[in-house]
Amino acid sequence: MSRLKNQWVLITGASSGFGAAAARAFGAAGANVLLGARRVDRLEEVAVEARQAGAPAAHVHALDVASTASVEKFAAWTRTHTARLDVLINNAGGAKGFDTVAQGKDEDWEFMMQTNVLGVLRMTRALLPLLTGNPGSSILNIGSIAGRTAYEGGSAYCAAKAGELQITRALRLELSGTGVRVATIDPGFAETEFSLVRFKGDEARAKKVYEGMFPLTAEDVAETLVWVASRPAHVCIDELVIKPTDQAAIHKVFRRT
Ligand code: NDP
Ligand code: 8X3
Repeated sequence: MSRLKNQWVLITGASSGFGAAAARAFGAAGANVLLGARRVDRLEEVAVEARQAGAPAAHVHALDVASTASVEKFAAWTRTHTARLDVLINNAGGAKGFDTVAQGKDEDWEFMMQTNVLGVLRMTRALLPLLTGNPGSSILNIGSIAGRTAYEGGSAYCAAKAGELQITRALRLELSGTGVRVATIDPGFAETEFSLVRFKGDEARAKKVYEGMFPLTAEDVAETLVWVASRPAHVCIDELVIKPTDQAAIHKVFRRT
């Protein structure tokens, strides 16, 4: 029987990509899911899919991780459903722009820091009380191979994901003895809305990122999250890197012509 059955799983950025796939995958494992993002209409659709997959309960609420007030409201709403969380997935985030530092835009930098870095801190601070009384619970932060290796045009995104990595490592130390597990899951290329957001709606440019290679799917990452969260309570997967077979390194992508 799934260890996740009837557990409570909170997922940020659940309106698309990894977050939406995770809602369906944790639902299929019998978990209850609490879903947040800014696009509530999309969240409602994902909640239906999660219930169809097997979630006993799937609830949604607007969430902007770039706002402390929004995070606090979301945490209060969470408490109306459960006094205990089993898995917190800090997934909301992404990249905006592909500029060099010389050409960088403040609003792009601010989006990346607000979501990938401050969003993780805010959400974790707000929800920790629901995790610390529950040994065996997990915080799964979504990092990136970009947090481990820099690339041209990725300065702020790489910095943001490197920030996420160090937040995860600090939390792991701070929560020692509580029984709360902390992990970073760091994917390489995955075809979601990520590149569409990065290239501000330019579909052709977004598609080109994955041209001639087999990227990860959102389901690949969701399946990995379910696996990490369903290890026995005494096992913590601290850091997990998952890349397409075609992506040997951030700059080395095998493409079929
Ligand atoms: P998507 O663009 O498909 O999903 C991003 C999600 O984040 C959406 O649900 C979006 O919802 C949400 N989000 C963005 N800003 C906010 C905000 N301020 N408040 C709340 N939610 C927000 O991309 P992915 O699924 O690929 O990305 C998920 C995570 O994975 C991100 O952290 C990304 O950096 C990371 N990642 C992605 C990789 C890839 O190649 N795809 C590889 C490695 C890591 P909404 O717009 O409705 O608010
Ligand atoms: C997304 C992966 O390589 O496009 O985090 O930055 S990459």
